[in-house]
Amino acid sequence: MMKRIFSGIKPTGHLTLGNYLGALRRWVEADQHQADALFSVVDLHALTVDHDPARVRRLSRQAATLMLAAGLDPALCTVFVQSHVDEHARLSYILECTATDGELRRMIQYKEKSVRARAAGQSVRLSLLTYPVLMAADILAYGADEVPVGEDQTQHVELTRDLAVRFNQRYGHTFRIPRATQPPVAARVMDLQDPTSKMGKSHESGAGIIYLLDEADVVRKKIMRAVTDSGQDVEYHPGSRPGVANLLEILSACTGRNPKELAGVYESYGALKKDTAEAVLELLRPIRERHAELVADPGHVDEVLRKGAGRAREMARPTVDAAYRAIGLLPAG
Ligand code: AQP
Repeated sequence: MMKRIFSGIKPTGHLTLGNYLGALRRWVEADQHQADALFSVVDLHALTVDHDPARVRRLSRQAATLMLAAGLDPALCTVFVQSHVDEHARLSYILECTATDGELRRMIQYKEKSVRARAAGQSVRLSLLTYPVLMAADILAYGADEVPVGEDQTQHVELTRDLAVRFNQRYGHTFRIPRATQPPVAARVMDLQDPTSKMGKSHESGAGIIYLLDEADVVRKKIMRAVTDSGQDVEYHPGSRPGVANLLEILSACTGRNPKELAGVYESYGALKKDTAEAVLELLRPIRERHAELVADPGHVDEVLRKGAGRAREMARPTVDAAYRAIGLLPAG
C-alpha cells in the first residue's frame, strides 16, 4: 500500500519563505508524487491566540491559493480546509480523553506562547493548551505514516505517537503510528533581523520575514538589510555566526549547493546578500505568477477545496468511527 502523508499550514499570517523552504516545496516536489498525501489549511489551529475572524477567513483562502500556486496538484493529492471536515474535531475530543493534563503542559510551544500571552496582558485560551491533541487528531484520522514538519513541530508529532500507542494498548488497535520527517536543508529558516529566532508568519515585525507575496523590491530590501555578524569573512558557522549561516542556508536551499561550499565563493556580505536576493526572487517568481492567475479564478480554488474536503471526509470517517466504537461509545445504528 502507498504510504500516507498528512501536513498542514496555519492561517495565522501571510505565508513565508520559511513555510515554502521548510514545508511546501517538499510537499510539491516529493511528497505528492511518492505518497497518498493530504495537505490542509489548518484553520482551527489559527484560533488558539487572539484573532480577527475576517483576517483568518482571508488568510485561509490565500494559503490554499498559494499551496496550489506552489504546485500542489489536486489530481495527485488532497488539498482541503480542516474545518470543512468534522472528523478532526470529533476525534480530537476522544484523544483529549487519552492525553493527560501534565503532558500537554510540558509542550514547549505552550510554555513559550502562554508566557508571551500573559506578559502581553492577554488571557491564555484553553485551546492553546489542547491544540496539540487536535493536531494528533489531524494526523491519526488519516492513518498518516509520515508527517513532514519543521523541527518546531517534532515534539507534537512525538505526542501524537504516544497518544496513538496508548489508545491502541487500552482499546485495541485503531491507529497507525506516524513519524515526523524533516527536509535536509532549511529545516529552520531564521528571521533576517533576529537570526536566533525562526522566521514565523505570525510574528509582529515583518522586516526580517520574507513573505511569498512580497514585491521584488521589498524582498531585495529585506535581504540587503539582513543582520549579519561581526567579522568580515563569509564563513558557515551556524552556532557563532547565525546571520550569515542563515543567508547561506537560504541560498543553498535555492541553488542546491552546499552552504559550506557557498561560503568559500563570497568575499563580502554584500555580494552574498545580492545573490541570495536574486536566487530567492527566481524561486518565488513562478509561484507569484501562478498565484495571480488563481486569484482571478476563485471558483476554481473553491471547487478544489470542496472536492478535497469530500475526499478527506471519506478517508477519515472509518478510522474516527472505529475510535468511537473502541472507546465505548454506542454506534448510532
Ligand atoms: N522558519 C521556518 N523554517 C522552516 N520551516 C518552517 N515552517 C514554518 N516556519 C518555518 C514549517 O511550515 C509548516 C507550516 O507552518 P505553520 O503554519 O504551522 O507555522 P508558522 O508558519 O511558523 O506559523 P506561526 O503562526 O508563526 O507559528 P508559530 O506561532 O507556531 O511560530 C510547518 O511544517 C512548519 O514547521
